[in-house]
Amino acid sequence: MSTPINAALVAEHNAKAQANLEADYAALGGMLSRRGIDIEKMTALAQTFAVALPSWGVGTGGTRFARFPGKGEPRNVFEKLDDCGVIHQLTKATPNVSLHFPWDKPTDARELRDYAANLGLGFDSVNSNTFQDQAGQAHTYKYGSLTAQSAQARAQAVAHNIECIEIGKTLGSKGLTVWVGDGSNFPGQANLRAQLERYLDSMRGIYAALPEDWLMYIEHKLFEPAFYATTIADWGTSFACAQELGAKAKCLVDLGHHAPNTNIEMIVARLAQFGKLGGFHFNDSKYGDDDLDSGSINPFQLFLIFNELADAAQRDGGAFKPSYMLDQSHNVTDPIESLMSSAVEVQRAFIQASLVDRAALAHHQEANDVLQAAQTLKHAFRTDVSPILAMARLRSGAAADPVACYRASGYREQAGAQRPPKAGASGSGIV
Ligand code: PSV
Ligand code: MN
Repeated sequence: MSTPINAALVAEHNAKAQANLEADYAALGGMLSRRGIDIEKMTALAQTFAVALPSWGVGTGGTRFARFPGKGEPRNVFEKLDDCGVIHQLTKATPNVSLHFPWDKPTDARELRDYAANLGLGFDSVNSNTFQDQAGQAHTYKYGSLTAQSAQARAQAVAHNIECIEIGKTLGSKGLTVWVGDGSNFPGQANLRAQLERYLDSMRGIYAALPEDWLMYIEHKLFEPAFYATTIADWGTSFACAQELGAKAKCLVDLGHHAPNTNIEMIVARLAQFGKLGGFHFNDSKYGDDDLDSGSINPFQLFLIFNELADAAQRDGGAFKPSYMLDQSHNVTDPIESLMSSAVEVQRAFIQASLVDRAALAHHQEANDVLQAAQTLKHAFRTDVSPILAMARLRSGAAADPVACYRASGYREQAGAQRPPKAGASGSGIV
């Protein structure tokens, strides 16, 4: 197995961090033990945590208006995997990558699988793309893909999804995520009911091609690019479609795909209750975006989501296994640093939620002691679990401080020298 960052450099970085970390860890361990929590159990739990990386997240994203390419951006799927390898090496929290086709379409899927394995990476669910026309495609998606009026455009979109499944099988993926931007921009442009009927009809064709041990994740999004009505705009529509399609169809919650102030943790609780919570695309947002780093705007919301996940795991046991993935891409930071930070923030919320005293919470709820119930959650949320996360990384062979270690490695500068930008790469962006 190859490590993109020199292993000796990581070891040296960790050796320097060790004494301070051990002191912080001992102090936190003492504090948690007074609350009846064994820090060692929490560290072991943190070591099991995994969130998948979006292949498109290692590029510099853009907005509808422009994109500002970063130094040493990956120019192909192999370079994207190299960057994902760095993130996993330094965090040991991101063992899988989610590919997006045709952006990442391999000429030889076996070669790609082996290349990833050599970096210690596997593959999460694959993503189809029928939200933009691809070079040489016969039928346009300008007026929709899985929901298009044109039967040929719909058939083409179904065939593309089935091709994604085929590539994913060779890669070792176990799921297909379907997000379509289909909808309408004007009242009257589309018959709202007929559009959803066409969607379901197309999705049945894709569902029929799913292997037995695969899941299909239906990702909803409130708006954009459709600005009047999006076909799969909310979790209710997503849930209804997942019910219609069958047991292998589940709902995927992208945190940025809701109206501002939506109670996302309640959506999580509802979907979990009815066995349809498939997974997440983690990111953060302030207004109508879906691309900011996880936990950068509203870490309490992330905690509350994990609180629901911890509750569901306790109720449903091992059967409850939603998939976790990051989905972010923006302009102003080094994407490797942002993805490492996001992975750590999601892991942080997972551990903070594991600190919640569930028996006490249930007791306060039964007694209608509202203040104490709220304080029980806040107590866990306010606990700085950084030493647990750093110790988990140290024990897993990752970096005590991933961003500091990455900066010291000079990886970005080397990538800048080895990957001269593609001509025309500063054009209009995708998000
Ligand atoms: C759409 O905004 C989305 O969240 C979907 O997951 C896409 O596959 C991804 O972003 C990349 O455009
Ligand atoms: Mn998404």
